[in-house]
Amino acid sequence: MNIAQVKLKVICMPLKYPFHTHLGTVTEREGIIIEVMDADGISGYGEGVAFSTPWYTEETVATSLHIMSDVLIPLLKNSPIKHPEDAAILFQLIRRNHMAKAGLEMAIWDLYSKRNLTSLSKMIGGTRSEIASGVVVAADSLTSSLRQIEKYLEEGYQRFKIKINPGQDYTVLKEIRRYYPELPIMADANSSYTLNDIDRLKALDDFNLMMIEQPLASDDIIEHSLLQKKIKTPICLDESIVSFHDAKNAIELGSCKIINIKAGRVGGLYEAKKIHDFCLDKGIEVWCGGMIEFGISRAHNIALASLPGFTIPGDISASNRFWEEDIIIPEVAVKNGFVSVPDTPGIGFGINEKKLKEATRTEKIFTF
Ligand code: OSB
Ligand code: MG
Repeated sequence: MNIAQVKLKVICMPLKYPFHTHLGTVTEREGIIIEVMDADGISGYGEGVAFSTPWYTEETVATSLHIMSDVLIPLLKNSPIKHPEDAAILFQLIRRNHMAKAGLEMAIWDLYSKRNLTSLSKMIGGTRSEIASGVVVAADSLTSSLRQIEKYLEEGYQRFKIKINPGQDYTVLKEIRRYYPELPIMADANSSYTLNDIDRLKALDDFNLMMIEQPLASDDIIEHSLLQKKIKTPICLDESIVSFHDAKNAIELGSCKIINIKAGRVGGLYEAKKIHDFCLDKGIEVWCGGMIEFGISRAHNIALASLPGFTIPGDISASNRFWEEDIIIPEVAVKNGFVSVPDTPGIGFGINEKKLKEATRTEKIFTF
């Protein structure tokens, strides 16, 4: 692959509605758009999904920008690659910083697929032409949660994720179940519980939740295995799984029955696919998580979720879930609860140059 230039743009856009979790409220989203161009002028796009502050993982927009600019791009410059997997393996020389690695690696996947006139989905082994769409409800009150569920139900979403924490769990879920006894609901705790809360967590077995996502510490695998033995609701791990190695350990220890795969969290599509393949082999269900992302990362998620092991609707919502106007053309749309998987080369979406320009705060160019 003859990479000639990498462009990094820091962009910022307001969210349509504030996104509430017990860790804080997100009202605008900063992110990094990565464009990798080859000597023939063909471009691949990726997105750095770290947030402005390290509330979800330790990375931030600033640390990602530093690692990409001063570490990963120089590595790429000095070690020509033939395939996107070579980039993933090259980046293993550097510890962690998964979102920075993933942003670049995924831009290279897009470029490679475009060069080979193949959709990214086909390139990584995708088998689906459409994927089931789920949505997250991250509201600050019960009334607003119920209003959001009603709206998203009308829009066709097939699975609803409710953010919970020890101060807002049983009564909220009970009310939701009162109105929607059969709705496919799951809960995401973002590590807000400890093992001292076993009784609270066991009580949630009353609600027939599809799963509870990441109840315990963000870096824990052991305690989740103890918890899973005590509760009926399947545990799904998010924050705790940052590599194939973590996924293997969690499955072997029985720490979860389901894994949320986010390419950004695990360092890119190569690692994400490795986790997927292992889970498929072991009969562990997976789904594709979201990062309040812009359209480019959303497009990569669609390709990832087209792999055969993604059997549960993920956090892959339409562009208009978060944005007045997205940076891709066409925008991601949900029809009858499904998002269709593009079969055109690469991620299969174009760039809305006008919107991207409007959202751009800074730009750095690296020539090879
Ligand atoms: O924990 O899954 C999470 C958003 C940002 C960071 C972490 C998480 C989330 C979500 C929503 O829950 C994902 C989305 O729909 O984009
Ligand atoms: Mg989560």
